[in-house]
Amino acid sequence: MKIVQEQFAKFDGKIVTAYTMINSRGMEVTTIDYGCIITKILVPDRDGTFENVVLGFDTLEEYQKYSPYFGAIVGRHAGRIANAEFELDGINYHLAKNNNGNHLHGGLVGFDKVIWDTEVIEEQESMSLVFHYLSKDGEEGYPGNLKMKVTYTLNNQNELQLTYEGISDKKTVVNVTNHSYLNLSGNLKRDTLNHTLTLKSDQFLELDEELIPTGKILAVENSAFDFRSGRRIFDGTVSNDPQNVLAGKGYDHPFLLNVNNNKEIHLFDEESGRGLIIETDQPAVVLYAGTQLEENFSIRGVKSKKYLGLCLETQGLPDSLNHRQFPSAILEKDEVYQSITTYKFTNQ
Ligand code: G6D
Repeated sequence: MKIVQEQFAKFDGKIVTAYTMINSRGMEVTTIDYGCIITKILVPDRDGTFENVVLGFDTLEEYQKYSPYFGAIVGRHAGRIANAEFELDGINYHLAKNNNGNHLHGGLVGFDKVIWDTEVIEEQESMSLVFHYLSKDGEEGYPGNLKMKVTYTLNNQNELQLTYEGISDKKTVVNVTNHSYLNLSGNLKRDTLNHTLTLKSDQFLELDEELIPTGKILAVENSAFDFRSGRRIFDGTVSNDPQNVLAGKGYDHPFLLNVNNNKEIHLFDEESGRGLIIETDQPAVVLYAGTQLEENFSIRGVKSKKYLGLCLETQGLPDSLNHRQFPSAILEKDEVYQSITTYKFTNQ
């Protein structure tokens, strides 16, 4: 196992550093300390060919100009918050309105757009990058000085563990996830429409026209949202279900997970033989099928387009602050926030 460090860019008078973790099987994970962005994950296909399986760039300028959160940590609060406001203990908090008058993914300068302090930890059978950031009281409108720690750990079983921890000196809200866009075909050879997704989920959240949860929880039965026995992403693009249509002919929905840490999310690409099992302690996963990917840029030579990558964002429920029947994203003063998600890559 080894970690290679190199200068990636300069930003705001600081150096942005890229860290590449390489395990004993040859899997590589490259991350930059700007936004804890995962820029590349190299894993083998069934023939042992190592190729990249995430959407990412090789320059900071491209991230700043084109990236819809490629590979980034998003927070303080991932997902949308209606009208960019919420109330805590009688105080109304007003956040940045960065998405159709609502708040999305932590605002104008969220966790994805700051440089995190980084430490490298190398152990016998694993290596970790530990990122630290202090989100100051009032940053993007959120209350409390929130000390955040994000840890990416790669082991020799081709497993990448993502751990998010936080503690605040005031009651606040936290709902953090990683926003990697996955494409198991390898170096974006194909889009994700023939990827098969299996989800242990009986229910998903209904969204309104602005992709805000209405508060209604829908059953997946007899719909293109039923991934319990495995389903191609393609099905959502040809479904006339109003929920698939409003998501841009696809998916952009939170799914409630029936179980945790028990192979609850499985993505598979038949043609390459690459698979990804995601396990989490979080109550939900947002399946975003990349329906809003613009076509005005290229990604390492491949023209961006709808469905080129999909996101499986394990997290709490979006807009839970305005739907108190949802699991809460509220973090009490001095309470420890912790969320752990593991990506297990396979090839068969
Ligand atoms: C779009 O609605 C989607 C979000 O779910 C996604 O996170 C974002 O693009 C990048 O706004």
